[in-house]
Amino acid sequence: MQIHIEVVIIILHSYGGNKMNYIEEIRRLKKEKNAVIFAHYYQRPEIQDLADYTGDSLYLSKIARDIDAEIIVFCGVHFMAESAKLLAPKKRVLIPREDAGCPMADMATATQLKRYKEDHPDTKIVAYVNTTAAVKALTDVCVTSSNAEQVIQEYIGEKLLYLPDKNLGAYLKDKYNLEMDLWDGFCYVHNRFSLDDVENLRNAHPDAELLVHPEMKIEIVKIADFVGSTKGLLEYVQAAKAKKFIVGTEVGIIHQMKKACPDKEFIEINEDFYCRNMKKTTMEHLYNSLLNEETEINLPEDIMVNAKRSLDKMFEILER
Ligand code: CIZ
Ligand code: SF4
Repeated sequence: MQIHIEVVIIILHSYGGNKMNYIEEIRRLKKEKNAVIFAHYYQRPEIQDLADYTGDSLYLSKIARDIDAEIIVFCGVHFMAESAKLLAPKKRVLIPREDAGCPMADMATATQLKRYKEDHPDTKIVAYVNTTAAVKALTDVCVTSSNAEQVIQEYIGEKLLYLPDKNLGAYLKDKYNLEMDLWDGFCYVHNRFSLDDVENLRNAHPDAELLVHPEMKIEIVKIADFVGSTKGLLEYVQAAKAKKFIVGTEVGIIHQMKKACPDKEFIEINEDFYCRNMKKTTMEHLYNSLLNEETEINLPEDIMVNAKRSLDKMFEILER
């Protein structure tokens, strides 16, 4: 019995020790290699806390562009690391889990989009940032959930295609009365919930405000008290008088909401409201990525040039 207890203690000790070492080792490697760590708001809480910068994809891409570092380790999904590479071509961008893709981004391929463009030569192509670099390279302008409304207003009156998210597209089309085709894509994480799911929760918490990401179904977006990107929702709860919120997006953002507003209450729509791909990256993966300098994002030159052109168009409109 005595031996068993000792074995358990040794195992627990080495587990705790390893966890501690990852943090220390990551910090040491970061300094040694002049590297910075980025984490999206949907990452695991411990990754968000260790990162040098935590935010949405637009914020992180802008930091990538401006920061003085040799290596960026991007804890997020593939298209986000690609965007960082597009905006910081001279820096090495690493993604700890190469298989952390975005199923919604993968719903639009370059081959499909080329075919659409052949059939619709007069249509302007508006790409949600959740697209691969190869798809971005075929588009006229990019938008993110935090700036889609501002950017799209530049295109009122034109023939448009919005891809890949049909929910965010439908929201824009409806609000600005656009002549816009919608790609048949969606986020499996946000699109899963029905109006009934949300209304039941609202009835159970009549004193809570309903906050919704525009990737949710349009009928849910329409009844929300506030619609916004992760960053938009975070800023909203900080400024709001209300004390209780139903949070209609991936649960990772609630970590930041609780940190920013410890006196407020945040209710998940469902405890399964999480993105499997975003949660793939663990401390161990982050450590290995930094140690072995993998997996590096590399893109063909023509894709770099053309995808960046579409992102730059977005920045040009925003900075006007
Ligand atoms: O652009 C991003 O970071 C995504 C995918 C979500 C959001 O609303 O911030
Ligand atoms: Fe893609 Fe949805 Fe996951 Fe965001 S939450 S990375 S849109 S699958």
